[in-house]
Amino acid sequence: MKAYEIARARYAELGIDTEKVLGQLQNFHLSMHCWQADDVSGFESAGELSGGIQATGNYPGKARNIDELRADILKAKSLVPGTHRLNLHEIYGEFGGRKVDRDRVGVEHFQGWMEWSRENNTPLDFNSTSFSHPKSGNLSLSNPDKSIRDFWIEHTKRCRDIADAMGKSQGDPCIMNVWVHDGCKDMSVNHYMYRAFLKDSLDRIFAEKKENMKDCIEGKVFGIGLESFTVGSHDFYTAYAAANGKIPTIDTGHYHPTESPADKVSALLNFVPELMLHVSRPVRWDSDHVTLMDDPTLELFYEIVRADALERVHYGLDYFDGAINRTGAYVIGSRAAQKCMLRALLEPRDIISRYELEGKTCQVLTYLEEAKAMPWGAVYDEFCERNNVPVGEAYLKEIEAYEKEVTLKR
Ligand code: RNT
Ligand code: ZN
Repeated sequence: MKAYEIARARYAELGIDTEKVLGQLQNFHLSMHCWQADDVSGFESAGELSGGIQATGNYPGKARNIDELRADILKAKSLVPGTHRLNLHEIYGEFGGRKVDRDRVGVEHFQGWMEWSRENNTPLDFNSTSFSHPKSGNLSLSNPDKSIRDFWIEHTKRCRDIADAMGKSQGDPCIMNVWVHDGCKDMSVNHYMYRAFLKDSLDRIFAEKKENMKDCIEGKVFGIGLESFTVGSHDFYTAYAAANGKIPTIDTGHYHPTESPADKVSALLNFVPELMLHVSRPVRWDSDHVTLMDDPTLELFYEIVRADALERVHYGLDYFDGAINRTGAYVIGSRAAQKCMLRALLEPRDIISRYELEGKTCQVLTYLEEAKAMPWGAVYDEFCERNNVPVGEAYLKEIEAYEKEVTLKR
């Protein structure tokens, strides 16, 4: 008998229909970030990555232009079961070799991406880009200099127009994330002022309603070189999102080391309509290592499923390790996120919940513990098989071949 059939019977004993779960997993779409392919360089200039984030490592073969980036992403997608979205940053526009400053970007620079998206059945999400630019320094949307603030307001408004055009073209809302690195390296007595500026800038940016896109806002604890103060802290954006019906972005690398991103799900969803995720793997800090099926990531997906919030969450990935094979990084991280979702969908929640409400902790722990060793792996293998992608580590051969034939020749 096939391993899947055994797994199916075993889960059925717990009242779980693996066929239904496979259907749910088919409808689970990741938003794969474009920036793992080139260590967040983009196509604007050869400028250094700045703005509180850092990609480390010098693994050969990174994508140097739009064609290479698209090829790498399609290769990665071909090894991930299911259909997925692509999350673009503004610096990945098609600028045709011209210098297009951030306050001049327009829908025309993303027309090619929209065609690509249609051809490859890959809906797009979007991000404004305020890092890696001479005008952003330590402060962009919260800069006391009005001309700099206005520059970034203009940029972000234009990005919303682009996101709206993408959403319209794909017949499905484009999720646009705003993350700005604004902060202070050292002591400052003007925290209130910076935050008032950021609030005002966001109000201006969001003033116009858009039908085909949704706004999300991403806070964090600190950035490299901006250790002492972060204007867009979690409290700031949580309050802003709740007051304005915006979507908070939970980046799993953006919390204090012992704080649980998973615990935000049920708290926030009582006040905000939806959530955006940036699934990452922080090693001691917001290091953006490749996502794995580790405990914090599992817990995050369990919490989403337990809250019955599958449809209220957008599943972005956000990591950029320059020290490993980048195509492989996409495949490992995407499949890991899917496995977390699968395991969450296979949890015998009804049984556990009943015991919990009866106060039977021993029974609760028994089922939670035993669920860990249930044959979920056979269900994932079946999912891969039905989607015609390699099962288990078999994808590695394809990544190695692609490296040999394509990326190492760059
Ligand atoms: C930075 C944020 C942000 C970026 C991307 C490139 O700390 O996580 O989301 O990683 O926008
Ligand atoms: Zn992020």
